[in-house]
Amino acid sequence: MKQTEKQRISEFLQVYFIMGSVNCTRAPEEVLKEAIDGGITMFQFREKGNGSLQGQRKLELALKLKQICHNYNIPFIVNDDIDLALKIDADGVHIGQEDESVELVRKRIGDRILGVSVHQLSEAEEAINKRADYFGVGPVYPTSTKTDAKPVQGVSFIEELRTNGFQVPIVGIGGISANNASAVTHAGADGVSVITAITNANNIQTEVKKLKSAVRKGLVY
Ligand code: TZP
Ligand code: MG
Repeated sequence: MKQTEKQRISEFLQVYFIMGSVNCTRAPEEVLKEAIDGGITMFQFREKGNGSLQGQRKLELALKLKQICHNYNIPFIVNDDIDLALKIDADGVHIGQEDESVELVRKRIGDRILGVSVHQLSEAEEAINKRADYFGVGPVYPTSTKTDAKPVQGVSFIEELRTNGFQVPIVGIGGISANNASAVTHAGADGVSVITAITNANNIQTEVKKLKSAVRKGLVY
């Protein structure tokens, strides 16, 4: 990754909102618009879990949310579903260790953004070798949003990655809110990925603004 590209991705990661229809108690389009008004820097469509949309309905929602993102110049990333990402010409994909291999996904998506969840140094090494653009690391704090999440690790793995010389952009995930986001960037992450703190906020715009200022306060350049 070129230096300019890296800089751009680390800025996109500052307040990285993730959501699918099951995370919303009202129209996902409205939730996304309010989050954008508050200042999110990237969006991931994660249509997953009990009651999630499938097939044509999933595709239609993805297209609507992508259009909203693009109206405001916010990169639109698809979780797991590479076929969908290619079909709707998304800006990138995010995959975990259980998904298609990093190597294959990189081949399929060309120079679109590729995020990979990593939980140990060997996975991080492999992901970099196969040209991941950023790492997702977590769960940093307890979360009930992902039922099969790995054990909570605090910020220790983010610190470990930096201590071991990884300079790739990193985003922390899991249980992050405006109250604890500074610690995540202070540990070496470039930003935070958030579902519930945004979807459940009484005032989404205000919550996103608070998150962004907490993220920036903790940033260590
Ligand atoms: N991966 C690790 S934790 C998590 C994912 C997708 C869920 C994060 O959701 P929340 O509501 O921000 O804790
Ligand atoms: Mg996955």
